[in-house]
Amino acid sequence: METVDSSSIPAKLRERLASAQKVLVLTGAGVSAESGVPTFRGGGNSAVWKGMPFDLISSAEMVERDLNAVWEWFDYRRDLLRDLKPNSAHEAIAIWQDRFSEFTLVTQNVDGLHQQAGSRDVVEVHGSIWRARCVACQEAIEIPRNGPRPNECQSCGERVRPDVVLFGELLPPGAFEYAAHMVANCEICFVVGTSALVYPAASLPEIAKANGALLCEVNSERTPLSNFCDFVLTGKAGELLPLLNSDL
Ligand code: BJW
Repeated sequence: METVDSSSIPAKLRERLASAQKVLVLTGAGVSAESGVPTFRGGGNSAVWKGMPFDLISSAEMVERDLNAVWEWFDYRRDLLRDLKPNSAHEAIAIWQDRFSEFTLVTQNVDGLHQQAGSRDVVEVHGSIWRARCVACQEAIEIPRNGPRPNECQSCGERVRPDVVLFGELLPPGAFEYAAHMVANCEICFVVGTSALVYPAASLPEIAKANGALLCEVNSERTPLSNFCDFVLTGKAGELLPLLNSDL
């Protein structure tokens, strides 16, 4: 395992990247931190909402108990996100879309900033804050960026909830299976800005490694995954990822 800081990118990693065709990137909240989005476990503002820890307010139990409170929490988060812009980490990843013949971006983020930076076909394993979903028929409804969110399902009239994956809930049908298939077949797997604590997303790097991929973590701190990686790039994703494109 090679650990570096933002002053250098190992030549071996550059070489592997230069010849790679199949690359997968798994991102977490840290990739959006430099855009101003608070992380969950990084001590940011959103870790507690009105005295409730985020893993209680962002839980299946809370949707049952108090859907209005859950909406308040997500309304607050959408308000915060509305004017935020993608940063140089999102932009560097968007460039990779056309750099490799097979590129997959899997994100745990619900903020939509990868798409705003130009990434396509993003696998959103934890859903999107910009969608609501009917609690009965499951129909998804886009939430306008600058308008009111829907209160009820246009098809069946039932209540709607945020279309995000809360603790204790299953991931969107097929999303994890697709990500697991792609990660099992990639040559290099980058794990960017995630504490690698939340399953099943945290098992994707394990699948990559078990199938012979080179594993590279980009994070401002060490995580439980660090010792398992071939390369650990320690620093801000917005500073490190553009360095990987500097020879393009
Ligand atoms: C930077 C940076 C910079 C900062 N540059 N880096 C196996 C074992 C134990 C438990 C489980 C298990 N399998 C399942 C579970 C239960 C649970 C789970 O994993 N719990 C663990 C916490 C122990 N998982 C689930 O419940 C999942 N569902 C499931 O498994 O279904 C099956 C099931 C059903 C019924 C019963 C049991 C099982 C669903 C998980 C859904 C997670 N949802 C959330 C909320 C989404 C909605 C919302 O936005 O509120 O998703 S939780 C939250 O954590 C959010 C994130 O996507 C997710 C991951 O967080 P992430 O992205 O890693 O962020 P942080 O904040 O943790 O880390 C930021 C990192 O960035 C840090 O490392 C910083 O250092 C770094 N950083 N600045 C680079 N500039």
